[in-house]
Amino acid sequence: MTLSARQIGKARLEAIVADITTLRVDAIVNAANSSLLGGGGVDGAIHRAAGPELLAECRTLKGCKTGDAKITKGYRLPARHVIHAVGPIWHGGTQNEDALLASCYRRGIELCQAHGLGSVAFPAISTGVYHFPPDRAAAIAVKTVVDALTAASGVTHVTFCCFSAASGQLHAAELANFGSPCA
Ligand code: AR6
Repeated sequence: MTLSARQIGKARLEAIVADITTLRVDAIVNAANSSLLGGGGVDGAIHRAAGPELLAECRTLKGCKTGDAKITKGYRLPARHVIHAVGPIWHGGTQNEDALLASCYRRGIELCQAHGLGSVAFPAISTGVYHFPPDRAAAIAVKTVVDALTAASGVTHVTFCCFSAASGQLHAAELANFGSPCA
């Protein structure tokens, strides 16, 4: 279900409520942990849908630092690639969590640009078992992507793929601060 779609320069940004594993885009972003060896939440769903080949490729990556991201193939997913981003665990906002979360979104867009990928879908990184406040996370997600797109002209479709209506509404409200509405 699409809640909001905005045109920002050459890019279309939208907030939807969906299961990210069903999206046919160039890349979906995973909310991973630093081992990159799977887990629960969206990470578990992505690994289940992609099949065991995804875990085999992830083993070769030797983990990932918080705030960074690494790319793999999508295997049995409709998406061609998975960008595994490691969000921060919320510790009350005193451990650089805002900057680390922003870095996940920025690195996601940078990896798309570097690999010639035009469409990407992000989940609400860190807002599940990592307990980042969802309103604060949505504001960081949308603002960081909007800013990063100015340096990534090849990325023309960005989806904020939320798992609940409440999360979708938060992202739609943030998107309303940028660009103009589109169909
Ligand atoms: N599609 C879209 N969004 C989803 C899906 C889905 N299929 N499933 C869950 N979400 P979480 P985190 C939403 O906990 O907080 C894992 O074990 C969910 O509702 O998946 O970054 C990793 O291995 C929430 O809004 O990720 C790490 O150890 C958002 O995705 C740890 O959890 C993120 O929730 C990462 O925690």
